[in-house]
This record gives sequence, structure tokens and C-alpha cells, in this order.
Amino acid sequence: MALAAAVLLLLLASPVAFAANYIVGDGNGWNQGVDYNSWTQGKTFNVGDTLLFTYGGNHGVDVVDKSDYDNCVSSNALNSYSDGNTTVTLSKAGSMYFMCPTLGHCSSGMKLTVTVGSGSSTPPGTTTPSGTTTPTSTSKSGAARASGNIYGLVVGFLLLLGSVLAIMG
Ligand SMILES: [Cu+2]
Repeated sequence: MALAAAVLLLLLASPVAFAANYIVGDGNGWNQGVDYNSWTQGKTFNVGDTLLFTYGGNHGVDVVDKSDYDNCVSSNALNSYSDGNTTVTLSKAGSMYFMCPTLGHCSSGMKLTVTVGSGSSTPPGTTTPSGTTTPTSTSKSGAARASGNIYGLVVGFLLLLGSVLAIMG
């Protein structure tokens, strides 16, 4: 039991790379009057991350190519969603383009482009849901501190195990 708990703690403490889930526009959702260029600022998007679009019935989400994004043309959409709660997984590296197909909405700014990185070239620890860019030196010392905690945990556990075995023996 104690071993299982220790293993679980170790797993929880391990620096595993989790996919980030972004809510487009955060509290504003997918709407008119939101500047999605500034929303993407400082965020890092990688393959496997997801975008959640939440919107009312007068909006939709169309996945389009760059030219249609630039010109706000929705008739060639690669994918169209209108369920009000759309999760799009960023499945490959490169740029992705989204626009609202409702007349006039895209041209008034209801459009979003994200640049998706492969994820493998990004050092672990720099991709966080908050999108803050952590300097490598800081993230390294953070990782070292986390490792120190893990070693402390393991040593503590071994000491505990040793004393239990000593008592039982
Ligand atoms: Cu719209």
C-alpha cells in the first residue's frame, strides 16, 4: 500500500508533457469584438493541444486555408462547426486558420490563426496553459528543485521501509 502510494506520488511529480487545452478568447469565448491576435500573443501551440470554441447560435467555426482566412471566404471550409461548444485538436504542425462564417463577422475581426509547433523542439517546462515563456535557466532550476523533492521523498520512503522491515524482522 505504502509502495503504491509512493509510486503514485513519483508519477504525479514526474515532469510529463501534457497537452494544453486552450479556451479561445478565454472568458470572452468565440465572439465579436475580441482581438484574437492579442489572445494568441505569448501562447505556444503544439501538436496535440486543443482549442475550445464556445459561442452562441449566431456564430460558427469554420476551418479555412490562408487565402480564405485573409479574404473571409467560408464557402471552401475544410471543416464547419456550429454546435456552440467546439473542440478542435491541433493535429499537425503548421498554421491553422479559423473564421466565423456569419456574414460580416470575420471581416470585423472574428477570425483566428494559430501557428502549431511540432512540440518536440520545445524544451520541457516552457509550454504551460498560461502561455508564459519561462527562461530556460529558470525552468532548469525548477526541474532540479522538483528532482530534489523526489529524491527526498524516495530517501524518506526507503528510511521508512527500512525501519518497518527492521521492526518486523
Ligand atoms: Cu460570428
